[in-house]
Amino acid sequence: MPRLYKFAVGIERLAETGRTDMLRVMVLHGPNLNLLGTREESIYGTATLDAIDTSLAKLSEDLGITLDIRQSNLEGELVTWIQEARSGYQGIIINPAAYTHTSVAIRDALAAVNLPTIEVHLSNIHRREEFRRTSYVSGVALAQISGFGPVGYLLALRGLHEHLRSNGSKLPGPRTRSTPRPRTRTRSH
Ligand code: CA2
Repeated sequence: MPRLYKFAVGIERLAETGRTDMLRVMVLHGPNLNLLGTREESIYGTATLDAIDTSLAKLSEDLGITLDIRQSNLEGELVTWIQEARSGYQGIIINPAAYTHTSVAIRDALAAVNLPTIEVHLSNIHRREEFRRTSYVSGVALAQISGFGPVGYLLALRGLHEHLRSNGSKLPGPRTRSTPRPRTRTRSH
């Protein structure tokens, strides 16, 4: 069974705040990432996928974002989910894992949905074997974050949030920050 769950600020909080303009981001983890923290710790670290998802969920609350986090070992399933993101999602964060280096289907799906997409890799794929240096996804992604371990996912979420805010999406700012006053600049001659 694929891992499929949603982290949302919650209907209750939505009702409390009256915010209906929530940003929705789909987070996709590719094959074998469900094994994180159990093997190959020297390359991928000791954090489990659950731990990564929990830290993403915490940050998403601060940013006022609804996350939909899914993991699959199947290429076609990832393609179907990317297509699903066409309705109701403003962006995608994806670690395509081994499909990064092989999947024209995932690249085509990302190009078709045309949503800002951040490609994340735990390891620095450019410092590893030659075959990992090619990404089919990076050419259709807004950005690639590679080599920061689990923090890379948090950087991706922050970066995507900033991108969407500065590109005209009507999004709420972080919950902790009050609306900034317009800045005036005085120039002395
Ligand atoms: O560095 C990354 O995040 C990768 O996307 C991870 C993929 C790899 O094929 C890419 O080249 C780079 C592998 C994910 C498999 O993760 C495992 C975790 C624990 C044990 C075995 C595999």
